[in-house]
Amino acid sequence: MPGDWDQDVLRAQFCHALSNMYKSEVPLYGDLVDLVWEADAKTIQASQGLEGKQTIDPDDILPSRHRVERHGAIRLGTAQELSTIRRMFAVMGMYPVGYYDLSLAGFPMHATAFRPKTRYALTQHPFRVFTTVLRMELLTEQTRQLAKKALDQRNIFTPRLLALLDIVDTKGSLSATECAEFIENGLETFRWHSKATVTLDEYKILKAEHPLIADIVSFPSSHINHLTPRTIDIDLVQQLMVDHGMPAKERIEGPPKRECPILLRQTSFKALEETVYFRDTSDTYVKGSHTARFGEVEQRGYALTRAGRQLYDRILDRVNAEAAKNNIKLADYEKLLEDQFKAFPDTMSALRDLNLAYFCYKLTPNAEDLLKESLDASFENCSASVQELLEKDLLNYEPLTYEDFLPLSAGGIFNSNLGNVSQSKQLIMSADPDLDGFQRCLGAPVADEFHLYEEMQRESLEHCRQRLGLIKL
Ligand code: OOG
Ligand code: NI
Repeated sequence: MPGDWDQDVLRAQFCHALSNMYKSEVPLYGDLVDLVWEADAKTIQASQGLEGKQTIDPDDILPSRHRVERHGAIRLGTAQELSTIRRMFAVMGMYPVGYYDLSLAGFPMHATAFRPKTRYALTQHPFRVFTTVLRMELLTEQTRQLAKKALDQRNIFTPRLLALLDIVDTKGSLSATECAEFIENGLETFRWHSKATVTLDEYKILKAEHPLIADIVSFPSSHINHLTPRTIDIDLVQQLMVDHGMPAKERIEGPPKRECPILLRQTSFKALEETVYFRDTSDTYVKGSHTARFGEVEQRGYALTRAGRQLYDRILDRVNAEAAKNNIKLADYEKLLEDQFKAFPDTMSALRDLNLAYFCYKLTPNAEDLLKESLDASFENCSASVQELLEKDLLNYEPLTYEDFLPLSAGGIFNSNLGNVSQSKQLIMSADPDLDGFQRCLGAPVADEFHLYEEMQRESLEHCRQRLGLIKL
């Protein structure tokens, strides 16, 4: 990396600054972070007494990896905003990964996650931002006109930030001073403004069509709407939120609690009602309120292969169909979820044998000893199967962590934070995903998340192959 510009360091510094800003804007978020620390400390303490208990990934307990926010979320209005955000995140080593069709959950939006792509960058600092953009074509004519007018008039980036992005494009690097300016100016894009750019009447029209449209269109910035630390025991965090009287979301999104955690489980405290001043006819403002910002917690599990993901989606579809048919209550929903997920294998070896999850392969201490004793000649120029090497105790494996999001869980998170949603359902229900349209707005392709995990798994095997001197593995 040329000059003073280290993308991983810049990402860490930016995340830290953003976290401080958000804690001062939403003090309850600071309380949530404290609570996550408490839950994790309790869980670690409890697990230390249990011989052989392996549910805690040792990496996760290291303060450097665990005690930082894992993600945030922003909502954008236009193609220009999305393509500029892409350039801004790229400066911090965050690239668009995955396409999320939120019309699946009834929202006129689609999304990607800007995140580090390599294992190394993820271990340096894992921060990512779930980024949604409004789909104008799914709005009614009146709302579209209103939205267009408001969005055309705003600029969510400071002039200096835009100049810094140009410097990166032309010079290919930033100086230390420019990095500091980048953080200071970048924060402005995500800062909360209590003065809306629309009138109260306009806000009401936007909100009546969908509260998220009002949230995206009515303000001069794209305020960060939540930040999310990672926990190792989300059930405990949920319990502690209730115990502490926080306005916790009713249930944890995603798969149920399992021996082998998969994908992602999330919960949040619900968005707060905040005072907003709406533009009046002249220079005066009228007082109103808006509900958008919350605090979230996530627990990450194993990354699933396409086959694993299909099984997950099938089971979840079955659960939701059943729940809708019988109009079931929350407690019964949890039971149904647990029962149906019994169909998803729950041991590491089954997940690997059935190719449901991705793994990182390593040489065993046994293999390392053999290599040290120079018995490597016994491997040289041979070919072997992974299965053989596992059976001979030369290879072992650990799961790759899921680094992405789940659109239906995102839908659940959105919904808990919206209050009453009255949406033009027919319009939205008939929407198809539009990856091409999204990539056109973005000005770049989005990476396929499955491909990234596949590569990590392949690279780990290739590394083992080389160490063992095998011609083929
Ligand atoms: C994004 C919701 C998605 C998650 O954790 O699934 C998300 C939003 O509310 O804008 O962050
Ligand atoms: Ni989130």
